[in-house]
Amino acid sequence: MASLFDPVEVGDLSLSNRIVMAPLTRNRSPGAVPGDLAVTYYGQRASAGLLVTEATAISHQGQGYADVPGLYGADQLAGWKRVTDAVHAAGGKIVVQLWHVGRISHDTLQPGGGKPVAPSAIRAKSKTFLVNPDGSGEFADTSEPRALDAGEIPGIVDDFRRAAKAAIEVAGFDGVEVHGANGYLVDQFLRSGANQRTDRYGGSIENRSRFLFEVVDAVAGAVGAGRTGIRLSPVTPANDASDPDPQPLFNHVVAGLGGRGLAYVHIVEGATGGARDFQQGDEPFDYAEFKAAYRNAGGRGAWLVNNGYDRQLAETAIADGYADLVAFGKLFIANPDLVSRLKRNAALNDPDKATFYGGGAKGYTDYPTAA
Ligand code: 8OZ
Repeated sequence: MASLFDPVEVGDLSLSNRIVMAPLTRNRSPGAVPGDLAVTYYGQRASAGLLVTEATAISHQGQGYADVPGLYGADQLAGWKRVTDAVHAAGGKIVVQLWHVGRISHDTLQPGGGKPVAPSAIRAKSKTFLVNPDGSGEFADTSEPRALDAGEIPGIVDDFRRAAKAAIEVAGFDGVEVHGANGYLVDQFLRSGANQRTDRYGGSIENRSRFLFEVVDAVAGAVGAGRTGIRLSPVTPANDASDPDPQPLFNHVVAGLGGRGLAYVHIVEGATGGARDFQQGDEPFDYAEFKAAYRNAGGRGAWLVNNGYDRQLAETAIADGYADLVAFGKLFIANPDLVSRLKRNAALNDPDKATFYGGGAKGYTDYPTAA
């Protein structure tokens, strides 16, 4: 029977255990450049089988929050190279999460102060996080977006491709994860609440999935499918994401991914950071059926699950054969040595919500390891 602590092959990557650090936005990269604190923070957590970085913008247009990192400038890539070197020196593996926020942005964060872009010109009832000139942080309403012209879409797909290639070749990452979750651009195309297009990117499930497959094919084509994963969140309401009928939509998505040879599929079960049994539409989402749609379509990638897992739930998911990998978020914020603590069933530090977003070392690199 497999355990959380067993090594596993995931696409082209050999992982020392099945414990993954979830992507976690921390807003500590001024100028979009990860600095010394990020080097320390990721290095401290390198005993995870795999680290997934915080969401990282593929382009200036893909930015939606203050002080989140990017992959579109030489200084940003150089900052990340220091992070990947530290993780590798400590024996870990790290992939970067490729992010375009779409409509979850603010005019002041966009190139030339323009409107954020989205499938349709529908404003999200959501907030973004801005940092004032005096350094204080502030949540602000997301700005009204403009609808992308179909002719602009290949350029965004190319931004994903370019960022993925630079992530591997320049920044030294072991792989990349397409952020297809939590109400950002890829998810905005998927779900009808944000996508009211009447062209080949809107309407039917096939059309709404088109952008996702174009992005996945561009990224996997650039770095190899065995170094590419994707994150999906079929029912989360995060960032005003909504769709009345998620099951057929997401079954179609994973069935399409089945033949593409990806390293892993990463699923947020329920409401991101909230209730695991959250549902949209009339029926509870059937995760077993969803996974079967992937396997039946030939999908051989690792099935990575996330959201509210504790040691027991994670061990059971692995032992039952439901999951191949489990990602922990808040527990990794507070416990740099989470793997060894879980292994020994040691007590865990509690995460401090007040220091999740923005700030310095406090609540970032100063959580103690267990004796
Ligand atoms: C929390 C705050 C800001 C962004 C996500 C990238 O939900 C995020 C995010 C989370 O995927």
